[in-house]
Amino acid sequence: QISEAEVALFSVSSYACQRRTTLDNHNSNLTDALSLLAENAELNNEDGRGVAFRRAAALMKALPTQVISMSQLRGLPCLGEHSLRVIKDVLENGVSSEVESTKQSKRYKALKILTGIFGVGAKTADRWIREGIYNLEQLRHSGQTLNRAQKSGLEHYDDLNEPVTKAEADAIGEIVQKAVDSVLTGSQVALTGGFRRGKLTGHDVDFLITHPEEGKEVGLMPKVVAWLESQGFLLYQKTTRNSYLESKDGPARPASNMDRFERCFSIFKLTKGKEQETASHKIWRAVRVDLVVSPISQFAFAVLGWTGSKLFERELRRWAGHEKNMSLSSHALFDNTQNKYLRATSEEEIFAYLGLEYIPPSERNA
Ligand code: DCP
Ligand code: MG
Repeated sequence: QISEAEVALFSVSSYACQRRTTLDNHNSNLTDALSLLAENAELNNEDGRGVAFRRAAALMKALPTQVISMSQLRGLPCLGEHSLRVIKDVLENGVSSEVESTKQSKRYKALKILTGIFGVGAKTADRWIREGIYNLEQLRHSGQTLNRAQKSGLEHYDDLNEPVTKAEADAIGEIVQKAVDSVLTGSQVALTGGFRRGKLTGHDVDFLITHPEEGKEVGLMPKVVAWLESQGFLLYQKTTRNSYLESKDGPARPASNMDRFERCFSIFKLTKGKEQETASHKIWRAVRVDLVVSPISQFAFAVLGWTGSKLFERELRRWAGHEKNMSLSSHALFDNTQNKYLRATSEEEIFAYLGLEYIPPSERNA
């Protein structure tokens, strides 16, 4: 037993964007449990519940030491009744009964398998489950019509569910840089997403492309894609146009948190190094790659918005709105009080406008 006096209390800010969250997590037993429940909620389109579990998990990730007793959690923000119950269960029994029963449930297993197909979201998976489809075998024999993305996703299922390594991300980065150099000299490529935060693996590779001269980036994406296609690097690609228009009256409220950059969702065909060749003798693997083109004037916002983590981004936007009366997106920062856009050429400047201490990418792993 630990006495009251021995209990180490933590003091933690309530917004994830005020905290430094590195990859070294002292409470993975707790964060794994909470993250699984968050994922399950998201797969069931229960967004509020999902965010609550994500916030609780993120808070536990930010603690400097391992939690061993419930009393240490007194006064901490972000921990609702449900999350506390899960934490208590794990601390007392080693596992959470709710997590265990979720993992075993037929519905959760099916949602995981089906949404593991690129191009399949929670809604589609739910519809299929209601039609009795629980796995890939049943899907293949169901006669369901799949769109182009889903067909590709199913075809490359195993590869796309295999984590991408940093070495693979770097190899793809070199190819993208070569593509960009071949179509417009002076263009810049930045690795964003989890790899920029220092993660060693990811589910995809995210790149942001720009050119130091404003306007030169227009029309870049189709050329880059055409070059990659001509060299045989693409197994699948779908490009969406830029639909962002800055208005004088401030940012129109976007329909979702999705930004409106010109974006290419792709599946790369990456030739493996000798060491990675497997028993199947397949000499290449499929990798999900996202390419985004940004004008230089929005680049700092785009880098910040695409570095993540998803929760860190959500919390930055919540902080901006609730605490600063500003609207932050991956395109711009609008001050609703002064009724004007705030320009920035670096992430540091954006944090400063928001009145936040600068948090480097490696500490945004909330
Ligand atoms: N992002 C976002 N909203 C979107 C799409 C992306 O906020 N609609 C941001 C946050 C993510 C980053 O872009 O961190 C990249 O998206 P990913 O889904 O690739 O997330 P990660 O790169 O962080 O994770 P992983 O390592 O699994 O790829
Ligand atoms: Mg990513």
